[in-house]
Amino acid sequence: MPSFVSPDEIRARFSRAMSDMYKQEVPLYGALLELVGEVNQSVMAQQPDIARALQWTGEAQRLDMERHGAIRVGTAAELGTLARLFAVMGMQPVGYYDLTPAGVPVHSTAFRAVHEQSLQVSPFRVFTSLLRLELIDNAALRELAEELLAQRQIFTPRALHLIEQCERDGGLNETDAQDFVTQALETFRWHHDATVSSAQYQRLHDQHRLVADVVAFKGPHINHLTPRTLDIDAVQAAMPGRGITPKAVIEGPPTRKHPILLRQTSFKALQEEVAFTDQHAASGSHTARFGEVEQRGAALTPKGRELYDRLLNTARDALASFPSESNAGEYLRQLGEHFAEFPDDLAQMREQGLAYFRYFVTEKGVAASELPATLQGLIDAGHLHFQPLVYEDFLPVSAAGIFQSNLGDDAQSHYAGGSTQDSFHQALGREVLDELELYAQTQQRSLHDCAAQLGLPSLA
Ligand code: OOG
Ligand code: NI
Repeated sequence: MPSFVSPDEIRARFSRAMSDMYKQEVPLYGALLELVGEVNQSVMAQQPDIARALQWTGEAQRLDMERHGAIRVGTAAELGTLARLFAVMGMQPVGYYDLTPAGVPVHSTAFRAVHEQSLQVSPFRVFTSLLRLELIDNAALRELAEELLAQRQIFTPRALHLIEQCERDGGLNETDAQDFVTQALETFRWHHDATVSSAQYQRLHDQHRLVADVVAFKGPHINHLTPRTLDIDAVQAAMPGRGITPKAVIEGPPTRKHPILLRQTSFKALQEEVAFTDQHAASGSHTARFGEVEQRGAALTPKGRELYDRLLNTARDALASFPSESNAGEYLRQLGEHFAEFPDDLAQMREQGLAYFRYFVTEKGVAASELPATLQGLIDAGHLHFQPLVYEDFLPVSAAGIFQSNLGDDAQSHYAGGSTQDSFHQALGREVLDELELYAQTQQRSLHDCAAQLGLPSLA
């Protein structure tokens, strides 16, 4: 039996290597990491309730290494091979996000680990978008884009070889795993040599900045890498003091005692020098890469998500225009007012079936000689403790807001033709997993474990 490095371990190494590379490429990312580290430490020190909760769930251990990145690819073949590359690291496509209603011509998924034990080793995720060239109505430009994309190879020969080897043998040994991390990283590296002339770049850019970003370069450079904070309001407030200018409003739900889903804010990266094919030096420029920070909260059930979507939509409708610098205060007021309807109390969130939870047998539960038979009875008696499952995914409205803030407000286009999840699956070479099922399974496994520990037949 050959000895393989576990996919979880390869992912953990890759996530570290990616972070090191991005720190070199985008110094502001390093500054943000420092700020987030300081804020997280002070939250852990000053809010013992939060520190204790993160100890229960194990999130305290994964917090410092927690990152998500984002890339955009141009063809079905690129997406299909990426899915195989991520599979080597135990990452599967979860969820489908259609961003065309928000004027961004892409559809997306998130590659991530799916089992709670794997997430604990490394929660690294990559939001991956596929450009929808078919939505570009200028036929000549579409052809140019297709030709350029057909000519490029975004994977190194060695990476392709190792993916095949892993698929054939069922894993990679130590030497090959190391090599794989190095080779896979090449796909995500920034290339300052463009594959187009400055005139071609201008045409692509005039169509949509996103089209230029995907089509005009040798590979799908990682465009941001996002650390997780325990207090995004504190980070947002401290960013300007560190020379980082955040977008006007934090995406997602408002500030709460018990965070839900995902709150995110980003900052615009500096313009980068690029060399077009008709230029010798790097005298062109392109804004590709930015920074982002996020705070994660409870994963919501379909019922909880429906409530979230309704409250967010009514708050946004009440604003009657996109949240921006000029109406940020009013937007926050609307959010706060509408979200008062969402209980900010874990027991209520659980009893009303708004969020998913993980359960733990307490010391009292272990010691008890007589046990109530129901879940509620065990909780009331202090035999079981519960904590919400952390949301591991993304939010389409927030993602669109992050795209928009970095593409410029002029980029709000309208695209005909709705969601095409089937064509996305075809490109991917498989179907995406349903994130809600994954949360339900984790919750189920935890109930099962608790029942087994207490010697009860079932708690489901
Ligand atoms: C992806 C934007 C979405 C998020 O955190 O919602 C995203 C992109 O700009 O490519 O990363
Ligand atoms: Ni992001």
